[in-house]
Amino acid sequence: MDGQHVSGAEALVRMLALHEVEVLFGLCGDTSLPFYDALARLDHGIRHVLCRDERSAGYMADGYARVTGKVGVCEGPSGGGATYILPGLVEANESSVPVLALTTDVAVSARGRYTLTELDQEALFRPATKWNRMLDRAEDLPRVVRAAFAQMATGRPGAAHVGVPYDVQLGAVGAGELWADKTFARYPAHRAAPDPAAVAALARLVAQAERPLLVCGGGVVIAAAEAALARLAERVGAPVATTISGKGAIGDGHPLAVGVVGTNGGTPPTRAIVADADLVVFVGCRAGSVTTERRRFPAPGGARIGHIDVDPAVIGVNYPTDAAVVGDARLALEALDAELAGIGARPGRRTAVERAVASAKEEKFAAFRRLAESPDAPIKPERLVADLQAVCPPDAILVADPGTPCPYFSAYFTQAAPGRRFISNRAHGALGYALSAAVGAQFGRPGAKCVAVMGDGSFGFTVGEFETVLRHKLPITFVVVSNATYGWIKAGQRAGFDRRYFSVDFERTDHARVAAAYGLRSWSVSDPAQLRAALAEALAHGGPTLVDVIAQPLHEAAAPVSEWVA
Ligand SMILES: Cc1ncc(C[n+]2csc(CCOP(=O)(O)OP(=O)(O)O)c2C)c(N)n1
Repeated sequence: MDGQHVSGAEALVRMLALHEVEVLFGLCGDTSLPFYDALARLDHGIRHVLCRDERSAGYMADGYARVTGKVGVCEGPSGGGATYILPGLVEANESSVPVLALTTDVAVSARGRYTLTELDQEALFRPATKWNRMLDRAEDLPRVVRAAFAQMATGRPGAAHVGVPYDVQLGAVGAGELWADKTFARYPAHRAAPDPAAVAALARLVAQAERPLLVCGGGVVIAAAEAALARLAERVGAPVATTISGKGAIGDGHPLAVGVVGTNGGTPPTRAIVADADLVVFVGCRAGSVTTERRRFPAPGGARIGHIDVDPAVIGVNYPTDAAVVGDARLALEALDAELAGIGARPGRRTAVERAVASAKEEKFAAFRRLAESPDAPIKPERLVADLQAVCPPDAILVADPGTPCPYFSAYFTQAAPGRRFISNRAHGALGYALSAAVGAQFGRPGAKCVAVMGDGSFGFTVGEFETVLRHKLPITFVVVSNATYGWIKAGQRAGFDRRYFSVDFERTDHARVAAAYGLRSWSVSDPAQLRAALAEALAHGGPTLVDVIAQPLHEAAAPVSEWVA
């Protein structure tokens, strides 16, 4: 290209660097050759992490974005690559995590000619993204990339897709078009303040309530509103419950922290606190089926409902709402706190509430401890949680797969300080998430210990990515809950279909040997007495490790899943 122009591929690399992208997760393909060549030739400071499956690239970008507060970026080629990258975008978009997927594509000039890998990629990504464009001309590229970042990082954060055909990568872009607003490299960019009148109305509701409760979703952590939340809860003397994605909104050591509520990770003592409230304020939370136990807790028509969310569309969907505040969670909580400061708190209430919260937690953890101390084999999930908690550094990042890991670790694994230290894919709960999300999290927080707790079903979905882990010498500890069954579904067959078990069991894999073949240090543990020492050794080892835990299957366990509790 001449001095005033660069190629579309070069422009793409420059635009990513201008948006402060540091890590790019992806997998090569024929239609991506110009893009890869630009990555090879230019001096850009972006680290490319080659994956073994585009699904993993999507989940890595998601894990990276969750722990850094930055946009996560993944890339894959046309056709098969584009279809494989989709799950990560769906999860990120529905979980309000900004992830950009770049796909390359057959040339615009080759469209409609039965060209190998041709697919309508714009249509493919439409329901999975907040913002989605296929480029037809190179000159549009800088503007489209800027728009993608602005869309992902503002309002309710979400996923974006930009498709870059082969000839667009070769086309010319004016060098003067290469600029970026770095504000959009991080989320939430441009926080939106709430309407003061709406804040005043919610404050009146809170002030009138006898037993207010805050139920916090992922929006609180996404908005970094943890300190504002704690101040408000303390002023009002309100217990704080969270969804699974909202874990970290408040430190578990806080005397007002109830823990996770809902069908998955909720327990009868914590549910009782929801049932008892006369006002439930959802904060950064969609009040969906899992959190509300399919709209039974709180019961519609029972408690009054307040709702704070950056997305006006979620308000009033599942509950008639008495007071709604639309805006950034941190600004809204700060405004509500300031408004309530004028009204005045109720003396004495906080102490009584803290006592009730402490006794609910004591009841919940007493039942847990009885099982966690059991010497029985196969190893109970409770024992695994307790032993991992005992040896895990407090600032570790824990990523939990669906199946046994999600309900058990969301219910019983505690983090003393607030902030994002727990990750689970709660939008779609697709198997095979934790390994890759932990890789992304490790790139995002290189100094932190990352632990991925996997189901053996999930292991089968994603095992190939251990090569990536080894290639990058990532010191992640993987823990596999080995029960030789799709246990979550088997537990559903037990609870709801009279134990007619059908097509849910599979052969046991020796996960430790598989991991060893990939070059990881590994342990296999079937004796409960040896579990803690094996976990401690694995965590202390400097490189990647895996502990295979021969575990009690979920359908025989006392899982904190309300549908299975008689
Ligand atoms: C991609 C995908 N397919 C199917 C499901 C449905 N599903 C939910 S949990 C589960 C079983 C999980 O099995 P495993 O990973 O072995 O963990 P376990 O429940 O046995 O602890 C299945 C199949 C899913 N969540 N994701």
